[in-house]
Amino acid sequence: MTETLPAAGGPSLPQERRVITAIPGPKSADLLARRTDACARGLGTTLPVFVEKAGGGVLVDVDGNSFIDLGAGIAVVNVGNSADHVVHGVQEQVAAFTHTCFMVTPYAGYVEVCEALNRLTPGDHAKKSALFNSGAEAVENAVKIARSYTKRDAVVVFEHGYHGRTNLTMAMTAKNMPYKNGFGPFAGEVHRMPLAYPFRWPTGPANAGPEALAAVISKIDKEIGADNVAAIVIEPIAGEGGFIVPAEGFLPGLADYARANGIVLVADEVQTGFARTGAMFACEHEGVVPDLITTAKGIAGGLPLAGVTGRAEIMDAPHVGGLGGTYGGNPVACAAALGAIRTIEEQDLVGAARAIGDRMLPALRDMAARHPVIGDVRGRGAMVAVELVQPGTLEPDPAATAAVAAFCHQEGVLVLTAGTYGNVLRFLPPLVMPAHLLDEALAVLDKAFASVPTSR
Ligand code: PLZ
Repeated sequence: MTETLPAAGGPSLPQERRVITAIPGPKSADLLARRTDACARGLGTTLPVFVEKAGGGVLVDVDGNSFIDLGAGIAVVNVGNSADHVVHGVQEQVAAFTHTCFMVTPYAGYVEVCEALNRLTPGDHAKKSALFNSGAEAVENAVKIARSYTKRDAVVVFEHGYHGRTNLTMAMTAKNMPYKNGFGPFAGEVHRMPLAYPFRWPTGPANAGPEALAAVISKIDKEIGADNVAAIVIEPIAGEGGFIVPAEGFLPGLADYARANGIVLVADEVQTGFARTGAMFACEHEGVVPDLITTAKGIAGGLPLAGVTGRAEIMDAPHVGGLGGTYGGNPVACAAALGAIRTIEEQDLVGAARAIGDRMLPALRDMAARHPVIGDVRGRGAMVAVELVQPGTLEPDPAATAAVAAFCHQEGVLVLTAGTYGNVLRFLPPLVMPAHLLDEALAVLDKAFASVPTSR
């Protein structure tokens, strides 16, 4: 972790926690009232302060409060907000041209991002890539490509999975509220399978890997038929579902099964990708080489960009003109991606993510020993979480989770929640987070756990 920061957010942005008004402060409160009038109700808010600037490990609001950022815009600004190379790349590109449509007249930036994706993703086979605008769009296209290649229909997904908010990806996402409720009917041929969730596996964590794998294989064989399955789509760590690291052996077992049955294995690395977990991609932790990999979020330092990368013969299955979209791989977003990737490599943000995990996980385990509301501490690298339960049970405690998050927000630390049961606090700091801010955020979190009455 860097104590002295690159010019993220402008070098002048002090790396400190500072709460100088009520949260939200008066200017944020005014904007919130306008937001309520102008913006649709369906858009949620985690922390109702309006941001003025951000960089390194902090977000500064319009009232001058400075928050330690443990969210990174949901795992997007891995390189920090307004990272130097991103800002300069974008400035140059936006002044040269803003859009042509890659399908009309191409430009080098798109090709360079594809080359980088082909180089950085796991596996040394021949690869190709295509670019899109959002994670959901990448997942949709991975399914299109897998179906085109296999000439099969069925898609296998998992409990606690999250893949987006479009119609197909809503069908693929597990959780009803808030993502799906009232928005059906959903796309067909999507089949949900058990996930090897160690903390909640009925016969204990040690059995989660082999038993879940056996259950998935049996269900696919009996309920769908392996020959009908185009793709198995899985997040190497379930993100929105609660930072669930599947039991060891589960992902490699799925990969073997997919290979043996001509099924395209798609790793959805939209949240886990680009150094977040202490590897460039989370599949690497168990040596899994997916056939296709979807990326977004961390790829472009905050600009909207997404990709599908994979085996050249699979990527080339769709006919000419079968893939595309007006904005996919927009030149400004591509310039940002090249800047973000350069930052990750130059600053060894893979190592930085590992260092963040090495600092956070022991501190959180120490808290778990003192605060019985913490049932589980898990994660990899800078993607870590705690799951809150009624002490001594597996009963989820979403109320305590919300209370701890609210305490942190009042104290100037932005934390996010997650989980099928709404009882997971998740931490996704920018990988350029200064160590002293991380320690300060952990101290606030400890105070939050101490202050929150548990349900027992
Ligand atoms: N796949 C694994 O994590 C996005 C969702 C935020 P988009 N996760 C954050 C929200 O509530 O909408 C995500 C993901 C994984 C796909 C997606 C979808 O990516 O860029 O939000 O479409």
